Amino acid sequence: MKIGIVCYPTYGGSGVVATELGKALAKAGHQIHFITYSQPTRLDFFSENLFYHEVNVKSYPLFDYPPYELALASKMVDVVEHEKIDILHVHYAIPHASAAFMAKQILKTKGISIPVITTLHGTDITLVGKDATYEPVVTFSINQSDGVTAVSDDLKKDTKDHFDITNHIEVIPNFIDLERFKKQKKDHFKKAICPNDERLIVHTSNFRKVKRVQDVIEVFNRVRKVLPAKLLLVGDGPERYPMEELCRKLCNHDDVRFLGKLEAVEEVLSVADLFLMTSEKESFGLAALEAMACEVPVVSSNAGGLPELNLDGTSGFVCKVGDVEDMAKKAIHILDEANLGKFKEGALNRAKDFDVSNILPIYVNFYEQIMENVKKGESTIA
Ligand code: GMT
Repeated sequence: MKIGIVCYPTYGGSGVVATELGKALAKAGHQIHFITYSQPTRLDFFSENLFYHEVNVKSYPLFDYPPYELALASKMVDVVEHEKIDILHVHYAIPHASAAFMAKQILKTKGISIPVITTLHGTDITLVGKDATYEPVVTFSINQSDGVTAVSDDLKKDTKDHFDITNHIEVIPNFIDLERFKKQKKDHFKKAICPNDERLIVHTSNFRKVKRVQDVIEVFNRVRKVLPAKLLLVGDGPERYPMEELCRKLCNHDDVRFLGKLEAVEEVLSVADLFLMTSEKESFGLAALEAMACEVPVVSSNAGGLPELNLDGTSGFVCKVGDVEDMAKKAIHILDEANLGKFKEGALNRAKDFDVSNILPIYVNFYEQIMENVKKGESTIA
């Protein structure tokens, strides 16, 4: 198949999933055309099946807001027409699903029928999409997609609850490449961070308010009072500075380090004993899955799709959003020598359920089914 993938090229989960999906499809022999405004972060090597088409937005003094969506729709038309694309898969509804709708209509006037699949990732529904500023366009473009997927049951439910959706939504969970995300031997690294065999707790995120990083620090502070531990905070975003301030108030400086954005996050995860994900909203929790794949148990909140990923009592624990006392209690339980091995094993076993080899065929089947429906002129409206 020739597949056009539209996504955000940045570090965010939706861009990572889209890029990893494209890479896995390319490895399986499909030809993948990424359409986005800059080179996707994880697309930094050559493969004969991978192509990247840059969307250039022309500005003009009249435009306070350069019309990215129009440039994107035009680029989709161009790529579909000239590369003979079989199917377009857009990740994150805003503005990709509506741009795809426009491209589809333009292509129709040229006698080309292009099936469009929209994958909903989370904040495109739970935060941004629900806002009245975008809601009518999001509803319309979801209903006009030939196929719609959501990354968890919870996100599907949320979408159905908050938008007037007439289309079927297929749940296809996110996935992980266990060949890349696996525990590596990094003893020297562990020794440098934890010279006295302290337990190592890790959090990675984009440091937005929705991640409740303050809860990570509160939990760590409680754990630290009971046992020797260090905290590594990976990533960057608007909340980083306030969180540094909070750490100065609450924690010993030597115990907490902010590492900023890291390309090879699996190296840090390889030496971690526990991962904290305290989010207010989280449709799936890809960062937690990456941790589990590296044999790191997870204490998470119960937001969104997290309970579908993190099996309470097996791969870690699930606590109420904001309940830092319970999170700290559960973290201390996991970090106990008598329990840690069992939880590490539980985390890895759970991650195996989401190995790319299990999820890729689901996407391929879905593509084939949608292409078949469009060919027969059937809609997927439930
Ligand atoms: O987590 C973020 O804020 C980034 C966001 C994105 O759209 O890139 O992540 C969302 O999509 C990821 C991939 O499907 C999911 O793993 C994240 O749970 C989801 N984030 C939220 O729902 C807050």
